[in-house]
Amino acid sequence: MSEEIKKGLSMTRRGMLGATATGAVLATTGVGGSMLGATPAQAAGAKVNLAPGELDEYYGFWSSGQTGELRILGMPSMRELMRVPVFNRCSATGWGQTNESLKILTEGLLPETKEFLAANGKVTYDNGDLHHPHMSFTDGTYDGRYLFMNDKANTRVARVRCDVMKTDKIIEIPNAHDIHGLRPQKFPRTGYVFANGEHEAPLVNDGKILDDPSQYVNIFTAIDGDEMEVAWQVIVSGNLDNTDCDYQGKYAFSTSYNSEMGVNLSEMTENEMDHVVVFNIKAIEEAIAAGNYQELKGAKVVDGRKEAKSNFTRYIPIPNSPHGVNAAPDKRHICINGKLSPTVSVIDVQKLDALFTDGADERSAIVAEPQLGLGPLHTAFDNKGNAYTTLFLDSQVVKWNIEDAIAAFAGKDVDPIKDKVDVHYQPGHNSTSMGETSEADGKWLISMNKFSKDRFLNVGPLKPENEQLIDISGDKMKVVHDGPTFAEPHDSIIVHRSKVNPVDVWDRNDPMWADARAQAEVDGIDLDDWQDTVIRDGNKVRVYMSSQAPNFALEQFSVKQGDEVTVIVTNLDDIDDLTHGFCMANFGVAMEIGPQATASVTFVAERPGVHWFYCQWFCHALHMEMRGRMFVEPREA
Ligand code: K7E
Ligand code: CUA
Repeated sequence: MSEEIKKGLSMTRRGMLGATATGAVLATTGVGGSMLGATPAQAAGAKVNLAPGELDEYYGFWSSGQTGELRILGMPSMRELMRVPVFNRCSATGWGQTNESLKILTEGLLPETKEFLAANGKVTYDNGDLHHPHMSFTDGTYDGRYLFMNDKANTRVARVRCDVMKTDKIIEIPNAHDIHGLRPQKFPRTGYVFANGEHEAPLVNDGKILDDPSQYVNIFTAIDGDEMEVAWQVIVSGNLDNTDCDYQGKYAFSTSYNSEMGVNLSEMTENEMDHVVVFNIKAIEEAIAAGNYQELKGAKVVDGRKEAKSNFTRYIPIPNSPHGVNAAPDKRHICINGKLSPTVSVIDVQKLDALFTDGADERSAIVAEPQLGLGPLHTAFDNKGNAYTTLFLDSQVVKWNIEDAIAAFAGKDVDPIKDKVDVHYQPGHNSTSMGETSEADGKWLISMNKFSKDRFLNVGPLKPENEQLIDISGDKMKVVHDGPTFAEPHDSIIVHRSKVNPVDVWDRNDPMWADARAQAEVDGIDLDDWQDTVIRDGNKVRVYMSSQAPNFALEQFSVKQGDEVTVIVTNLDDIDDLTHGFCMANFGVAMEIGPQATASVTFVAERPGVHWFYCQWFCHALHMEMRGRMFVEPREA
């Protein structure tokens, strides 16, 4: 036996199981795979490498942090399949430029935000910080209708339609500041989308109160996910970080790392204990129904602060600046990740009623608090009662058993920790296949690591993140793939493909271009027909044009310098994957038009001359020839 193997065997369990290098040595020196804890199921790791043309078993829906978009990956191959622009601008699709996307990006903004943006020469924000994408639920599992996600940068919540994988609603949340944690209600359905305002500010933030943190508050928001409107809000004590809810439809939970309401690092981290807020959904709904709320910027707001002594909230003390909150698929346990504490605190939802009705001590709801390692941030689950927690500071994922942790908390001599694996490096979120639903299947885990350092070819000072795929089907975790990604996926969900059924071709009557359809009706245009019409309406010109590979219906059209030109393109092709584009060269105008879709864009023709428009999505052997001219007649002197 080599020195290395001896060293490996004498290492702590953490060191041995974690060190992949040791594993490799053992494997290459012919020590049985059984020593590594490999089970036949783990040979399933081979599934990672799909043959060309083979489809993945899961969709991965990925956030992108400060990039502001949603990404769709195939899992377990980790191939990036699509990017869905949400809070960002997209050169390829025209998101943030087409009239259809601008409507979505502007209609949900608060009036004061519109004013503020206008003063800066904008109609909407150009950036976003998308942390948490989560699918709508029915009866505790994904239902394939929508994905919801937050924008921490500009206090917004967006919805993506899963039939077409496009954003269809974005709302700005009033009264709150900087939406971070977001989760859809699991039961009976979504229902509510819960959203945390992370940063403290005066409740009416109009400048009258500035450097007086004693008057700052944080706001928890329940959004009606069907209407995409704020249903109600709760003022809380402390700040709000992440959120999740139970499988009974009774309670939601938000962590607070700044129960101190500090405004600098030393103040925020002063207390050993912070808390998780438990929201009593029924009590809040009853108050709203009875009219016991204040209306603030159109939202119904109740006071759930400690001093209000309401039945809306309870504050369970948690060590220490807790971060992630995750409901286990056993429908009973909620894991609160300790961040500065090496512990995860486990709440039993069956013990929560007593907090509200019997005045039970808040800590009585805690049934386990295992010591797992340094920097626990987020926890995911399998279908065998195990939890998988990221340890940011240890750069590890720890697998532990919930029932064993409960037994240990009750005084039994059991070690809940089953395995640890090194990840590279500093993991934030993790997620398991179907793991945030009652249908967790215990196959795959993704560790979303904030640093890749030396894992890939050097691309300069800015490095990709590293997302590692871990096979969790056996007793021991096994890292099977490194996946570099651009800034900065925080969170992801892994959804079985049976839950998601997007269409191939748009419905011509889709509401996405309802405004264009209404305008066409006014203009006497039938968008379902081959159209080649230019409508002049004062200095407004509307150009209706269809496209069918490899032609635009209009070879040319004329406008006058200074005209406000709207080009409305309908793609009459109805074949899978036959997307056209419309790019007006040197006008900064470009957009995507999917099969059977209509899209429109408006610009001012302040450039006299001959200008070519062309199709910028490759569609045909004669794609290069798919172009036409816009003549801009110069203004008469
Ligand atoms: Cu942990 Cu924004 Cu979900 Cu990032 S948050 S890691
Ligand atoms: Cu149409 Cu390229």
